[in-house]
Amino acid sequence: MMAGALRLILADQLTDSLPIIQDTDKSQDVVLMAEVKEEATYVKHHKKKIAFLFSAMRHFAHALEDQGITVRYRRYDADDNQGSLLQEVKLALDDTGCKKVMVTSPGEYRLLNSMYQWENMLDAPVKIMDDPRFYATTDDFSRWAKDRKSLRMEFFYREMRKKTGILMDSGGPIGGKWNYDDKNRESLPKSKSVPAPTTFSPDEITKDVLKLVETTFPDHFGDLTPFQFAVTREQALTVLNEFIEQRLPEFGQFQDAMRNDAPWLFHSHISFYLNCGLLLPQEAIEQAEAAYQAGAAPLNSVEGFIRQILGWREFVRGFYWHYMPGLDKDNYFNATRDLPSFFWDGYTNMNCMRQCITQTKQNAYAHHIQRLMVIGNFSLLTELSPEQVQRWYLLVYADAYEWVELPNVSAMILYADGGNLASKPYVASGSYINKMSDYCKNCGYSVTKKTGEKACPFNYLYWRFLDAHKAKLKGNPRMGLVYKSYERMGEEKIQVMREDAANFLRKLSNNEEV
Ligand code: FAD
Ligand code: DLZ
Ligand code: SF4
Repeated sequence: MMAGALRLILADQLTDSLPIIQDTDKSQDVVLMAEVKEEATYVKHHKKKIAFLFSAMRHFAHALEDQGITVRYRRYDADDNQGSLLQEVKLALDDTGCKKVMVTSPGEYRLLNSMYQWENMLDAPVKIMDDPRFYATTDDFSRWAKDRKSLRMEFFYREMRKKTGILMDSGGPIGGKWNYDDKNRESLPKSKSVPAPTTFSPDEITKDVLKLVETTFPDHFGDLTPFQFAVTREQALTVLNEFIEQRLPEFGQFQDAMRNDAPWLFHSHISFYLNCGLLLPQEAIEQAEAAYQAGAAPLNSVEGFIRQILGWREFVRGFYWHYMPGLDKDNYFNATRDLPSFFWDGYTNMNCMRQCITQTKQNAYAHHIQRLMVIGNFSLLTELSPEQVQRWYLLVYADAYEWVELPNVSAMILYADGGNLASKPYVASGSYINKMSDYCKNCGYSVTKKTGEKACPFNYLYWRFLDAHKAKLKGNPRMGLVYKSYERMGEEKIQVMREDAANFLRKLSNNEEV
């Protein structure tokens, strides 16, 4: 029997940098890690996401044991698996004799809220510890947000640069500008070759997990194999190192580009590892800054990459806790349409959607501009139910936890909060997708056609959206130019768009092929 503390480590807390592990008294404490039904099925996570987390958990448990820490690891298929974290904690207290429970604050409101009740349900004190893996605490964010009319990432990011000294020079931004996005909007030339992503073959631990996932979660979304994620810290560091060497120099330039049959491009593919703890944000930022200092990567790439992590990632995390509960219920445009079935199987004539959804199904990954300007844009233009879109994004991506998924979905792509995060809705017609990709060349629809049977649906849906939500959007100064173009179109043209859009939306609601 161990009389010390029971230290619960969740699937997205796999780093021994956490105080909960650093403070372990190896002579009497027990670390508890549990694969449980409640967490694996509260949404039907992508098969690859479950396999990734279970395998990473098992590898991490062994790494802790190698350090001499006592680990109670609860496999999903153990006969007496209790099915929930609370029940696993209860059983562990009984079995080990530990007298108190410690846990690092989870990344989801749902789970934190339930943990607040644990003390009443367990005969032991429960200590919820801060998660120090972020540059800004949730209190830092709330202090920054207090009394501001609108919360814009760019201003938060500048504060973070000043606070941390990252990419700073004598009190100002290196290079004289805070943001180099004007250099970061190029499409990918046809001749440009893209480095292959870093992949790993499953070892015995992963192979065991793959068998478990295949038999236990057959009705979950997504392809389980090929499974090529990193599942240990060493492997995750290799992903980061290879990104810095091979793709960071061109990350900025091609950050917004999309290409047919090319899911990975010049992105880093580290969100899985940052979010579950195998990598720390500080490591990614330090390596990128060092590459700039060494002359190995240009400033537009390095600043662009660092902004994603020091800016967006920190900002959405603060935003989530600032606006929860509530953010999950926002619905500014009163959108109610059910998700069409092609969100699950990718069967649509719209090549851009087919590419992004099929790749999501295959890889549990899509890069940012696919999530934002293709699937997100479509979800907003067709007024899909925010609740259903949120659940979809939470379950399909292997890097998804509510703290990062919900602000991106509710506030960024759906503008469901009415503009606390975005100064205007991220909507675009087909011409944006055409400019940034070669999708339209391989599509059954014609991006240059505005109306008619073969016209790109994004075109009439875009104008129909502006038309339908004039009352809410026309006063927005950032929409002024768009509404001027809309007015120049004339009532007759607008009416044809309305009819084409109504026809498309009717088909969508009836789940007919589009
Ligand atoms: P890169 O393009 O290489 O960027 C580097 C890192 O920056 C990422 O690993 C990530 O940690 C961070 N980052 C970039 N953009 C954002 C952002 N908008 N918010 C937070 N972090 C960011 N990211 C998640 O980690 N989990 C999610 O569930 C998630 N859901 C999203 C949903 C929508 C609708 C949108 C538009 C974006 C979402 N993102 C999410 C942000 C972004 O798309 C992913 O972080 C990125 O695609 C991950 O791939 P990467 O590691 O190759 O990123
Ligand atoms: C996402 C997930 C899954 C699929 N399975 C588990 C699990 O079995 N055990 C666990 O501790 N955590 C799991 N998680 C992560 C949690 O659901 C939750 O999203 C995060 O811990 C919130 O920060
Ligand atoms: Fe997508 Fe329209 Fe281009 Fe087809 S034509 S790929 S639907 S943007």
